[in-house]
Amino acid sequence: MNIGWYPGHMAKAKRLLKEQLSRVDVVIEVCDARLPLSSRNPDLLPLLGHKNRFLVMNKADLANPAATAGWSRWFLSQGETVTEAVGTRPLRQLRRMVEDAAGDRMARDAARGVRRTIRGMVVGVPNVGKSTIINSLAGARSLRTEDRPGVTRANQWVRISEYLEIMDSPGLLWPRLEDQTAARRLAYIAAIRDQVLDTYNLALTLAEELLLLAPDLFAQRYRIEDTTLRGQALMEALCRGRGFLIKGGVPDLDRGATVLLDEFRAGRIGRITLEMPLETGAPDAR
Ligand SMILES: Nc1nc2c(ncn2[C@@H]2O[C@H](COP(=O)(O)OP(=O)(O)OP(=O)(O)O)[C@@H](O)[C@H]2O)c(=O)[nH]1
Ligand SMILES: [Mg+2]
Repeated sequence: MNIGWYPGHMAKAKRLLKEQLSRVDVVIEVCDARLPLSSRNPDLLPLLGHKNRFLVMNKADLANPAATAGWSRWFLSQGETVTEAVGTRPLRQLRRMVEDAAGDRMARDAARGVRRTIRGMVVGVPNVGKSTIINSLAGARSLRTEDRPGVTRANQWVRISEYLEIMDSPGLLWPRLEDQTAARRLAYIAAIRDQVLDTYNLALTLAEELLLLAPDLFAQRYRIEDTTLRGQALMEALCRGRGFLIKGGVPDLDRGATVLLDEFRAGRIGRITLEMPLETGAPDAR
């Protein structure tokens, strides 16, 4: 299975993002706490240059808390400013971080006796919760959010308060996802459009990964007794465990695949992080 998805709107979005960059004081890069490194777009950093920026590991409610703490330490050791967040909950800490990151500008303005609007920009791969975060900061549901990639199609400014404006941007992937492990994991968290994927094979590799990453949670949820199973035998056991059977007691593999992906994405199997700092071969992993 070779995963690649770089629709035309993303190339255009990247151009438009570049154009807006000179107008912003702070860049808020959002990634998914379940996949903190592979859900960062390597194409973005060179664009951002010396902008004030910080990283938000969003959807922390779906990730393993100890793993998120480990990632925080690792990013800090790399000289990054980082915070975890749950975009659907109040984000006071994030608001403070925007103001801190724009502190120099604010101090310069204050010295001149003026107070100008701070402009922030939210960037990241599709479906990590960029629009949700802006809605929470604004205390309004002005931006459309949905649990699929490619919802936001154009840059849009949202006023957060009298002196703060934040721009939402479309989720951006990079043109060549050379690393297929990362690409698969991006697909597990629904950053890549399902229609370009082979759902069954994707679910199968997810099942095998979960069996290694969180064997107890996975085996419990799908009533798998033999945790040495792999491949189709594993998917069949999952179907039997949950009673997904068609006529004659044959496992309904399509249903099993869809349910597994849906349940993982919604965090129903448990709080599972897909990658840890050590496996990235830090510090030159990107
Ligand atoms: N569990 C959980 N769900 C979240 C969180 N933040 C956002 N979501 C959900 O994730 C889905 C995607 O959110 P969006 O805000 O549309 O994501 P986006 O990054 O703007 O996506 P694109 O515009 O498609 O790039 C929605 O269903 C949100 O409700 C979070 O912290 N935890
Ligand atoms: Mg969006």
